Amino acid sequence: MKHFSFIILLLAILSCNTSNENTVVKEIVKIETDTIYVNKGSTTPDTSLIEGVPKVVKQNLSDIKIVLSKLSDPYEFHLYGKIEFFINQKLIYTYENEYLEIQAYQDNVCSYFEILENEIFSTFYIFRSNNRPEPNNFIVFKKVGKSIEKVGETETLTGEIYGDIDLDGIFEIGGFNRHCEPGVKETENPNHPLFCSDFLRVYEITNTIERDTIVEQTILKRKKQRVLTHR
Ligand SMILES: [Ca+2]
Repeated sequence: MKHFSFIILLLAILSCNTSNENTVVKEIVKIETDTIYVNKGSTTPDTSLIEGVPKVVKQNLSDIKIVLSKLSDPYEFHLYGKIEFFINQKLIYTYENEYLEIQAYQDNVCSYFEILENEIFSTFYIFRSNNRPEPNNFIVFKKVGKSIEKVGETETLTGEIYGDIDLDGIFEIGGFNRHCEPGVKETENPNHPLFCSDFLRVYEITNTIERDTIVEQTILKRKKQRVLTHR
């Protein structure tokens, strides 16, 4: 995969949000130049921290504001259990579940990219979901007009592949779908080009999330070529 690293296009990452997991309200006010959540009955922004970690993080992306809240323990992982999308200060979409743990930071809550379809740009948002002890999985949403819909999720992936690695205009996410342990066989040495290669997976992110076996085979072919150098 190192062969691909130089062409990986990293996408801009942003994050956003502000909310109080217990007392937060669906009440939005204009304070200075920014629209933020406040505690009910207060004009003070909820910028409080737990063990130094913001209870709420947010990111502005064009006409979208994304707010993550419900910070969970262990706090140092920066994991949030609720995602909210706003357009023009109006809440348009909420995603949360009991086990959701999105790793996010202020102004860096997700990756995003645009695809031109029928002369209209669609925007995709990719969130990194902590799935410890297994690798992360990635949850994808899409903005259609003024609404948000969930596209889907990848399986757990180590995520070394992240971007348009084959320059075809489509975003890929990939890596290994498990954490491989070193073993006694030659290919079980972490320094071997084929280490863990049985578990290589690459997904294309479009209106669906599907494996790109062509890219997988291309990577594996190059890995096998490197075996000669390895020896
Ligand atoms: Ca691509």
